[in-house]
Order: sequence, then structure tokens, then C-alpha cells
Amino acid sequence: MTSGSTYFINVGAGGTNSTSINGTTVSGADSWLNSINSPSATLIAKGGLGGATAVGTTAQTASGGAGTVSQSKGDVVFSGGSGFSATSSSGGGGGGSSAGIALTGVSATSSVGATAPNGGGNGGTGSSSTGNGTDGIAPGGGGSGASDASQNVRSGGTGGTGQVIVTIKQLIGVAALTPIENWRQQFFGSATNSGNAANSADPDGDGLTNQQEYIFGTLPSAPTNSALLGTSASSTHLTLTFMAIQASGSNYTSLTRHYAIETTTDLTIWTPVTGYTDITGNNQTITATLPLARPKGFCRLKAWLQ
Ligand SMILES: [Ca+2]
Repeated sequence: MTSGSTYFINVGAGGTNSTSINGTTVSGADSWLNSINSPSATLIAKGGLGGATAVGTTAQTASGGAGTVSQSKGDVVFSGGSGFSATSSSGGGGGGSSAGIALTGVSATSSVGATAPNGGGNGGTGSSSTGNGTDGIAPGGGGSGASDASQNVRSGGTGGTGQVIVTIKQLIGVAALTPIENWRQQFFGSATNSGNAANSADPDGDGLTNQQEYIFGTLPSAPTNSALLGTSASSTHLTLTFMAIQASGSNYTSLTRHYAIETTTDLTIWTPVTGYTDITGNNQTITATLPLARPKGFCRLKAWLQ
């Protein structure tokens, strides 16, 4: 199996009887895993048939169907056992069980359904003098036989459904997500730089792009920019307050968030403020009091990851 490819799993239903069918075994459907949506030569695994029994007009004809392992590949194989043909008029035959890993199913030896040996489903028990046969148990237990002591027509049990078990033994060629891909996956359910998860998108409409929200550690799914930088002013000073958020977790593996406060008077040349040139985010509140510039001045909060 290769990364990015599509595979199909089919869980076969057990065979189902019909009261209009007499003396015929009804097979269940295959269970399989394949690269196309049908069993084929590229079949990876195949379960046995879930056998069911037909309704018999005599006690002799009711029996569970046999499972098969034809075309099976891989380690996981459930094969059904054969059902039991009733030899007296006391009841229908029991269904065969399915087996566990790479074993053959157990055939019923009486009207009681066979017990699966290793993870498979048990067969159904044959009909009594009053009722119908019981169903086989998934995965793949055969249905029961279906005639009673008076040789009345009764419904046989339905075979248990199949099962495909896939065990991942080793992942090959699956690239791990980068930190920002992890972040996109967490907030948008998609690791790709597109749509609402795009770096340039602003799905919460707060004026910060996703890339800026990632760098600042704010929520891209809720407007938070108003809380990013608090300001207050006196006649002589401007006070800035912000939370220096720590970069942590798989969204920021090997990355540290840094902050700086910069000022300018011409919106062209920005100068870091002494004492606030490189603050490591550790979930601490930072307060900076700056003298007001005359006649005008601007300041900004800068953040980066490295
Ligand atoms: Ca935003």
C-alpha cells in the first residue's frame, strides 16, 4: 500500500436464506481489501465466504455453506467451516464457524453451530422443532440449517458478515507535517496552504492573516487582534502592554517566539527600543513605557519565530 493511494474494503454479507429455496446452500459474499473497488488479481486480502444454509424440505438437505480462501493474499484470512447436514429429523444442521488468522474454519458436527477457534465467528445452530435456525456470528460464521422434526420448511439462519482487518506494520514514505502544517490541521482541518487555511487568509476577519496569527500565537478562528497590544498614554509617556506568548507543542517544534518593540517618526526607519529588542515569549506580560515623541511618533510590536 502506498501513501496517497485509495483502497477499498468490502465486508461481505453472510448468505441469506429464502423460504422459496429448498435444499440449496447460499453462499455469503467475499470480504476483501483492494486497490480497486472490486476483487481482482491485485487482491491484498480476502475473507472466506460467509456460508448460510438453505431451507430444506427434508432433514437431510439443510446444512451450512463452506467458506473459501481462494485468491487470498496477505496474512489475514478468515475461512468459514462447512455446515453440518442433519442426519435425523430432529433439526437442521449447524453452521460452520470462521477461523482466525490463517486457519481453516471449523465444520459443524451436529445441529449445534461450530465454535470458532481463534477470533472468527461461531456458526448458527440448526432449527428446532418449532423455530428457525439461528444466524452465524460475524466475522463469517455460517448460518444454520433449517428443517425441523416434522420436516416443515423453516428459514435457515443468515451467515455472519465478513471482516477485513488491516494492520499497519510500517509507514513508508509518509512525510511528517511541518509545525505550521500541524497548526493549520488543528485549526482548519487541512494542512495545505489554501482556502481558509492559507497563509494569506483571514477567515476570522480580525485583520491578521493566518501567517501573522501563527507567528503571534493568536487564534485564527476568533478575532483577537484587539487584545494583542494594549496602549495608554499620559501627557508625557505612552505605555504598551502585551502578552509574550510562549511557542510550544507540535505547532512550534524547534521554534521560539521572539518579540521586539520598534519606534519611528517617519514610518520608514524603524528602531528597536532599548530593553525590548529581543524578548523571548514565556507567557509573561510585558509593559513598556516610552516617552512621547514630538511632534509625532509611531510604535509597533514585532514578533518572529526562530
Ligand atoms: Ca485572522
